[in-house]
Amino acid sequence: MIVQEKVWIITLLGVGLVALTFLFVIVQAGKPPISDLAPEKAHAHVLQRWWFLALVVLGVAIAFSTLRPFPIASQQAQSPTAQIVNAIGHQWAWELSRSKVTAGIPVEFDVTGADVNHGFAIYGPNDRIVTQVQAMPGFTNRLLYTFTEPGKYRVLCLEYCGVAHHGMAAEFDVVAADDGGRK
Ligand SMILES: [Cu+2]
Repeated sequence: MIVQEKVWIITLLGVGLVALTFLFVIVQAGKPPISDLAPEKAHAHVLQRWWFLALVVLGVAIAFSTLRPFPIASQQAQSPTAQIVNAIGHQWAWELSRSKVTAGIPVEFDVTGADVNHGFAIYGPNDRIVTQVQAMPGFTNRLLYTFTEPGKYRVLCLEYCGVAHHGMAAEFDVVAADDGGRK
């Protein structure tokens, strides 16, 4: 297991522990012992508890269903695509191993930094950001993206990395699947 996975599991356990503590405190706060309550009040109390539990289950279900699929590609798994672009951030330029990729087929960007941290961000033909990942010295971050719109895409830096940070721009073309083989 790599260090990021260990950190991820430790983080989840820690957050889970904090959440459980909060739940415990909320459930216990100001609660008189049920034996002290009149029978109809005790009944209302039990009902409230069930409502609260139902809300917690609903919240977890909503979070789980809307956070799937997990947006970050597995960093260890076998590459699902032959379209691999090696991207290296330098002060102050991007080095890309390819200048053309095909739409409709997943593209894997293997992103790293040569000197300091950079932010690898891809902007579409309409100048809207489509995806991004951190470019870090000593790590290769794997970013998977399937382009749907052919056109000219730009890579810009999203993390201030020195005096010419604003000049860090590179371009690549996304071509339609039918002329991807010929060009
Ligand atoms: Cu930068």
